[in-house]
Amino acid sequence: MSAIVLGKGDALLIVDLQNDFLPGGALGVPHGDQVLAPVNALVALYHGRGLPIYASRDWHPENHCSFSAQGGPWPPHCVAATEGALFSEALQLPEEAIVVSKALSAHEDAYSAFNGTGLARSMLADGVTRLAVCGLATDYCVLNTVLDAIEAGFEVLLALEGMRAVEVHPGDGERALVRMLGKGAVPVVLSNGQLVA
Ligand code: VGL
Ligand code: ZN
Repeated sequence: MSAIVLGKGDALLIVDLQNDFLPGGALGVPHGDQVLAPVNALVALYHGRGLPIYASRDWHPENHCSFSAQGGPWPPHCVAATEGALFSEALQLPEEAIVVSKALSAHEDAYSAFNGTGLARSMLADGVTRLAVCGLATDYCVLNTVLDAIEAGFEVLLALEGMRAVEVHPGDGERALVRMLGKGAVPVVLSNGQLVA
């Protein structure tokens, strides 16, 4: 186990930690609530060191193409500005956090926080080179976000305790992890308020 030394160039990216993805929500991720404490610990760690924090949110119109009524795979979820689309109240997001909204257009879905949000440009402008990624769900939005981050040239730390999978098909979470690790993402866990690899 080696401690990760955080410094200039490090940032935290929290993916879709919204009410609808938590247990009881429209598209609740099993045990999704278990990520809240570790994600808050990550926020404290990064914010405490003055490092930037980004948070994405799924932000759909009422007639979004991913909804079952329009022939899509999901129940309606994260309709812009509704209760279900809000970040969990238990998430301790600092004022300075940079929020990006995705999948805003009815005709297109976007699982990745980099898709159509300008996030890569904004991170590069902030001097970010390495991202710790956490959030929901491991097998959809986290997976696609991490693959895009790596493609865009960022180093990725996968905060394992801070993510959970939907698992529409059993094993999807594990397969998503294998894909991300195969592309070079580094699994990390929290230990005594530090990240260790
Ligand atoms: C997500 C399914 C549909 C996610 C978003 O955030 O992982 N999953 N929309
Ligand atoms: Zn969605």
